[in-house]
Amino acid sequence: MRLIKYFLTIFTSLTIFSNVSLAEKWDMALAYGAGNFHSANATEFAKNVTEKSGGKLTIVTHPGGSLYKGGEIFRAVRTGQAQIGERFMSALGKEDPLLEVDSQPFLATNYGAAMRLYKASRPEIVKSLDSKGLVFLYAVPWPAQGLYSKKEINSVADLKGLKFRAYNSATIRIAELTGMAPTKIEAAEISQAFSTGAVESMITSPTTGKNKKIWENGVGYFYDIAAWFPKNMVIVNKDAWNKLDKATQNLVRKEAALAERKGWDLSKKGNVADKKALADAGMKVGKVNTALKKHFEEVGATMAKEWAERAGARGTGVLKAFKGNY
Ligand code: PCA
Repeated sequence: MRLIKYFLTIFTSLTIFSNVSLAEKWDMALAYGAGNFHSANATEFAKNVTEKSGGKLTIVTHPGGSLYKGGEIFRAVRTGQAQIGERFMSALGKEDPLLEVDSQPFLATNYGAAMRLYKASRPEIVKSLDSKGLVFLYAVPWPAQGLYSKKEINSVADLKGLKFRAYNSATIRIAELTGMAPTKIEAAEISQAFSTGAVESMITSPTTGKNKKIWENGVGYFYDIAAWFPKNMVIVNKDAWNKLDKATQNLVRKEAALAERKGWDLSKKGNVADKKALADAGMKVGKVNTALKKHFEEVGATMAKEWAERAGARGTGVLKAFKGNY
C-alpha cells in the first residue's frame, strides 16, 4: 500500500511537472481596440502560434487595454505580469532614446525609408531591450502621421495656443516649439478628450482618426504632413521566453517575422484607405501650405539636434547606418 502511494505521488508530480514545462500560456496585452489593424494582426499571430505549437504554447490576446492600458504594458511585460505585449515604441524615450528614433520629424517620410530606419536601429534596440529582460519579436509602423484640427489651419499663428493631444515626448516637443499647449493622452482617451474640449488638435495617423470616428467630435480637418511613421513593437518577458523549448521559440520567431510582414502591408493599405475614409466621412483632407511645412521642417531640425544629444554615440551609429543605406 505504501509502495503504491509512493509511486502514485511520483507519478502525479511527474505529470504536473511535465504539464508545467510543456504547456505554457501567455497573456498578450494589447492597447488598441480589437478592430485596429495592429491588434488584428497580433491576434492572428497569437492564433497561428497557438495552433501550430501542438499544445506547447497558448497565447491569449487582450485588446483594447483590457489587461493593461497602453501606458502600463511595457512595465507589465518587463515584470512578467503579462508574458507578452505590444507597445508604442516612441512613448518609451525615457527607457531608451533610440526607441524614439521613428518619431523624429522628416527623418523617414515614406515606407521605404521607414523600413531602412527600422533595420538600422533594430540591432541596438534589441540589445537594449535584452538588457532589460525583454525579447524583441517584431515591429509594425502606423500610417503616416498627420495634423488633425477642429478649426482650419492656414498659418503657424492659427496653431498658437491650440490645446494639443500629444502621445510621446516628440509630439510634446513639436507642440512646445509651435506654441501649442500639449497634454499627453493615450489613444483610448482621444474621443473623450476632444468631445469635452480638453483638446482641439493632435498629430496621429488617418487610421486612429478613422477608428475613433474623430469627425463625430467636431474635428473637421486633416493635414497630411507625413513626417514620420512611428511603430508598435511586440515584446516578451525573457523568463517566459526561456521556458519555451527551442522548437517553440523558433515557431514564435517564424510567426513573428510573418506578422511583421503582414503588419507593414496592412499599414500601407491603411495609409491610403483610411485617409479616404476621413474624406468620405466629410472631413477636409489636404496638405499644409508651404509656410506651415517650412515651420514643421524647422521644428524637425531642432528636434534632430536635441535627439542626437540625448542618444549620443549609439544614436550617431544608427543614423550613420540609416544614411549609409541610401
Ligand atoms: N496612433 C496612435 C499612435 C500613433 C498612431 O497613429 C495614437 O494616436 O496614440
